[in-house]
Amino acid sequence: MSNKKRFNKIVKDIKDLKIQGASNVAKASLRAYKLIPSKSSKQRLLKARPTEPMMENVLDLAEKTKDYKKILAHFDEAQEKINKKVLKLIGNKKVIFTHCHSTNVIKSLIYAKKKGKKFEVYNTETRPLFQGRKTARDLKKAGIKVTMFVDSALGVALSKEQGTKKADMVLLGADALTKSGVINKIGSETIANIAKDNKIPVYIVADSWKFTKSKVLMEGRKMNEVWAKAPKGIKVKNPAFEFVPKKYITGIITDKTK
Ligand code: RUB
Repeated sequence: MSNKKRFNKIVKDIKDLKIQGASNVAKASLRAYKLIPSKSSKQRLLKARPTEPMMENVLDLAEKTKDYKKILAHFDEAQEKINKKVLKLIGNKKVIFTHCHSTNVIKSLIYAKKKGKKFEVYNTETRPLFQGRKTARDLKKAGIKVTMFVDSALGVALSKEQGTKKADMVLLGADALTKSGVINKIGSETIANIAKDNKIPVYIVADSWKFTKSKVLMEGRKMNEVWAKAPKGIKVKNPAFEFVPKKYITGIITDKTK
């Protein structure tokens, strides 16, 4: 396959969410940029997923340094640091709640499990694209007990109701870290808000390269993801991300934080 075809395939997979999550998107964009390192390829990649400052930070660095190997090494180095911090944070907590599919969160949970922590995970299915199923599969594969809830059951999943246990902590990933809060999958603000009301700590687990000072555009996705053949005249909104203000966040765990 030519470099152009390979580049186009990566862009398509990012757009179609075959490649999802901030870290995976940023890594894939680096692979694509390496195939065709030009200003226009950078712009095409950035357009594919506007709510991903990590991709922008990675591509800026790639453009400046061309040191692809060093940039790629960052992902694992950062994750190792994050894992150790999350391990401490988990302590003796038994029920951990998460949403969507976050590589930073999942890898740190798998690390904690390997280190002998005994906990279970509650997660949400994350309509309309069901990234929660991917999370549930990844955790199950690692031997972690997982219970999945429909998104609208998140209030039940967080507070002790209807046969569920009370979640001890919430771990959410992030697409963007900003001065005033974080941006993550739609639903994250509601989760953080309900967790706060129930006195459940909310931690954001994210690579420091997600930090940005720029304004982040919020992706709105196709309505047919929600309702493929909606009758004419019905408007369907499909916002993909939302802002979680600092007031709901107990702490942000990155490779840089203490
Ligand atoms: C994914 C999402 C994740 C963050 C986590 O949304 O919101 O919580 O991207 O990032 P989508 P990471 O599936 O629409 O891309 O995977 O780097 O932890």
